[in-house]
Amino acid sequence: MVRAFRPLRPPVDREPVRGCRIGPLTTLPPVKGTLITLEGPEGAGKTVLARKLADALGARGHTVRLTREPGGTRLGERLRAILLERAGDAALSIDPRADALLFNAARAQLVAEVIAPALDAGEVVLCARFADSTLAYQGYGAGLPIEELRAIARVATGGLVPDRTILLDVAPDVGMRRKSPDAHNRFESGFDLDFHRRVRAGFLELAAEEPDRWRIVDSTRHVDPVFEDVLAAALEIL
Ligand code: ATM
Repeated sequence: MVRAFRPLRPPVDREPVRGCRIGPLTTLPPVKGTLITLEGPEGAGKTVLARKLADALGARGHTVRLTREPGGTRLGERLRAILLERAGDAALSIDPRADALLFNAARAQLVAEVIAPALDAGEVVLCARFADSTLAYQGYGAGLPIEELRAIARVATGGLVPDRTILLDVAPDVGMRRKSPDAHNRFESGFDLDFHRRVRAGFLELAAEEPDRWRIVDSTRHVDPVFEDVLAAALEIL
């Protein structure tokens, strides 16, 4: 069940404090490489397709760094264990705002430790999920204000935006059927189908807002034609 969300208070309109700069938190890391993210609802095949894409780009001579969210660092993997716990009596209760901050804490560490250095070295970074997942799940799904989530993500990533985001689109009921019930995490077992429908609609809206960055791939098909489209979407910008 998702509870209705009480909006945060609007920001107070006041002059910025002189001499107080946000500084490095919103400074873009130097970018020589290319960041490609894969997004989509559960059961869309992100893990398999990210691996196949990494292999295909590697075979074309690119140096590829494959990673995922939440995770990819020691801190991120520990946070993943908390965030993706199975629902149940003993499971932690996590408020959507706490979710948003914890996913972004894992993201900040991943950018600092893995993504920014790899981009700086000119590598192609493939990341399964990134900041758009927070907008889709905690924003469109759980009802937190999108602009506030964007602001948190800017702090976490230093303003880093993917060069290409590939949305593996699949209806939530189809995606959910692809996963064994034993493998269901907190989001799959603890949130209803309407939540996942809002998440999918959110991804589609985000993609429509930035058509140059996003490519939508119909992931209900067999993995081979899906992969062809994913590879084409990546090669377009490499
Ligand atoms: P997978 O890595 O298996 O896709 O699971 C990650 C889950 O975390 C996914 N749940 N489902 N279904 C989506 C959720 N998630 C968020 O809610 N916000 C985020 O910012 C990220 C990165 C993931």
